[in-house]
Amino acid sequence: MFGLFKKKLQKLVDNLSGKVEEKVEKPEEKIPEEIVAEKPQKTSLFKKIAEKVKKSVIEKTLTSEEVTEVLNDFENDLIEADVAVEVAEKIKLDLINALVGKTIKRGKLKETVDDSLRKSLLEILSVPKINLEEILAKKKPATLLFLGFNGAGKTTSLAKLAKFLMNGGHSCVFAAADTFRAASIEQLEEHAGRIGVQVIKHRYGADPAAVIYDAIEYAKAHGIDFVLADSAGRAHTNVNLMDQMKKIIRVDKPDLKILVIDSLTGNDAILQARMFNEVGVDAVIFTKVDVNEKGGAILSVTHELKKPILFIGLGQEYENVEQFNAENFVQNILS
Ligand SMILES: Nc1nc2c(ncn2[C@@H]2O[C@H](COP(=O)(O)OP(=O)(O)OP(=O)(O)O)[C@@H](O)[C@H]2O)c(=O)[nH]1
Ligand SMILES: [Mg+2]
Repeated sequence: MFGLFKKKLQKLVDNLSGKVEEKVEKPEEKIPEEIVAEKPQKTSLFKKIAEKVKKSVIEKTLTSEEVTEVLNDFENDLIEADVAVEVAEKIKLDLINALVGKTIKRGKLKETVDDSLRKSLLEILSVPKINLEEILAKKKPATLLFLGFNGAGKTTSLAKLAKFLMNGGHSCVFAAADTFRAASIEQLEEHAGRIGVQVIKHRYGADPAAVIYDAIEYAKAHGIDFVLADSAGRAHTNVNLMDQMKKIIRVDKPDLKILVIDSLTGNDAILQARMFNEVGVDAVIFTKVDVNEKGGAILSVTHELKKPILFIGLGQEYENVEQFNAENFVQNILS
């Protein structure tokens, strides 16, 4: 996970180490000759001086000129790892503040860089949290609507979340509100059959708002906690599908609109986030994090939406899902 991000980080530290070491003279060259000559009797003095010299050359105050090129390079690397330009810029400025004019010990360079990055990334990821139990306590059934681009992982994530909620003692019903894509209803039914959940469905081409409405009614009648509503994948160009989404939100008033984003999407993720935010997004699920080398989309989308990441998908099995933890995410990138 996040291999590319880690590689770029190592490159940054290596390049900065070069700056710290650049003007370093070897400690031996600074040791006075007479001390070296008298080495047998003066071991402790030799040691002391050697240490002093060593100390003086492994500390360095970095200037803006020395780090600018390296940090610009790192900024480009971040953009290559799907970090949005303004987010990459923030990370770079934080690094400049942490490094320029500061006395850096060579051995402590990685620590200094890591500390600055940890702080920047946690700042970017610090958004209000969402608690499904609290949502349910306010309104039962609670309706969770899954939206996103084609193939993002909406239906799989919905099934994973149902399993997670059921493991926590909750009951769920599915609304087959993707009435658009061929075989979508059968796909949802297959998941439902495996997990043991009822599916409320209409025929293909039916109004998805009506399907969700019926599912909510079913949940009310059967005392079910959560309605999990699937929806058709849509793209910028699907004006009709976006209008349909607005109708779902108007008619069914979902309690949580969960945007599912394929973490491999790259820079397009931010465009998707903006597009769906036109109808309103309350939380995000990132999928395919198990095969993601970059990690940047997670930072960029969170920075853009300022909405919490509810879960991350880590594979195709139901149990391959984790509640997102910003500290763990950052630790994973920096380790
Ligand atoms: N490796 C991996 N694969 C995933 C993950 N989540 C979903 N997938 C796979 O991604 C593919 C698409 O998943 P779906 O859940 O069908 O996506 P969707 O958004 O519902 O697709 P449409 O309904 O066609 O828009 C499937 O092959 C899933 O198994 C994940 O976290 N990791
Ligand atoms: Mg689907």
